[in-house]
Amino acid sequence: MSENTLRHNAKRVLRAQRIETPSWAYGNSGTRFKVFAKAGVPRTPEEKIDDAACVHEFTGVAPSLALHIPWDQVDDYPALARYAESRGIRLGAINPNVFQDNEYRLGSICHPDSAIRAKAVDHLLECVEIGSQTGSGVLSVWLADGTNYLGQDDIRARQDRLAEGLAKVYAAMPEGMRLLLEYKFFEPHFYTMDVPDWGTAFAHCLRLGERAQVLVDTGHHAPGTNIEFLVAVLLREQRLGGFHFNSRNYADDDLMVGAADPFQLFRILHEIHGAGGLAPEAGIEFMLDQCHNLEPSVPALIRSILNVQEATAKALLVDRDALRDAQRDGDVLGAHAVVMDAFSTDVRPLLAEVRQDQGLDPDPLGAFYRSGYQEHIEAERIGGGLGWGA
Ligand code: PSV
Ligand code: MN
Ligand code: MN
Repeated sequence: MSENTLRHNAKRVLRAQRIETPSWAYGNSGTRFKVFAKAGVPRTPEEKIDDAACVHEFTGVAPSLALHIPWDQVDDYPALARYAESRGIRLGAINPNVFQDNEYRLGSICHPDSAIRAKAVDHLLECVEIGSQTGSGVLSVWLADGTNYLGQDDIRARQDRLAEGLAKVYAAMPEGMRLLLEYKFFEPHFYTMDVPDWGTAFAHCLRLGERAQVLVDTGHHAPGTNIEFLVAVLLREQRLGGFHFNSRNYADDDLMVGAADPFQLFRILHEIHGAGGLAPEAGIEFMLDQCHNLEPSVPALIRSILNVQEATAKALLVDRDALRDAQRDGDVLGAHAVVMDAFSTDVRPLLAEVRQDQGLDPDPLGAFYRSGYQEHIEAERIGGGLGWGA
């Protein structure tokens, strides 16, 4: 394929790519040792929307904000959706919270006590209703359920309770809504997690139905896991619903996507592109799930979006005709070189052109710093709170 054709196609796909930011990334966050308060963090869901709108204004590709309930609880969700619209964005995935109440000590929908399970299911159903009111097509479920010790509970019984709870939620979803089931291999539980891996999530999704798909959070794998492989398998099964992008060095670090391992991000995007997953109609949700403990959130999220765009652009520049030929001929080094050539390309000028074509500043971070937005929120907002608290 000619370089011009590759670049032309890449620009078309990059113009259409959408990346969702999470409401909890805009507030303060930290570790169990300390949360360092940052200046100018949002005090209300509306101020989180303002910040998300700012990220979208400078990147042009982040027109939606994921909500976490009850952290973003309001009395009037349609009004919140209208507010988002007035700021040029929309409300995205609804993330229920069935892990912060005292009752959830032994789990939520997998809890041994049916009354606690019912409470958790009720909250998930409430989130389905909120999603209907906000026009969100995605219910994004992460469960903190698990056990710490051998014998603490019955693993299979917990799987049965999980299946039962999810089925109730799935049955209540309107036609246009999808349930994305996220897995995590450890934490907060350290012996078993009830949805520890993509295989378990996939098995539950298969039983639920076509609108149940797996959510891959890049930080939720054991070191050395070949994430692009499982991405390729899930894509082939049409059960890859979306991503929570972030970086990990050690555990669930939630650092900026593309910071720790931009090559891994490229490898994942190469598989997505290969399966046609970058087309908007493929319905793959590209979401960020990050915490900004030290750095200001708005520029960190802009930077993260640029990182995803750069990895995407490189994946789009892989000459797939040449790759197929080399693979067919058993040319191991030639095939590898085709992919590595794309990875080694400096795609920043290409992305600058894409932005200019869209009437955006070619340097989103520079434009953000020049805009005075950070100074404005730091002066205006006193007493902003935790990103992951109500
Ligand atoms: C906890 O590990 C977590 O980071 C999951 O990734 C969820 O997606 C997120 O919190 C929000 O609930
Ligand atoms: Mn996540
Ligand atoms: Mn996580």
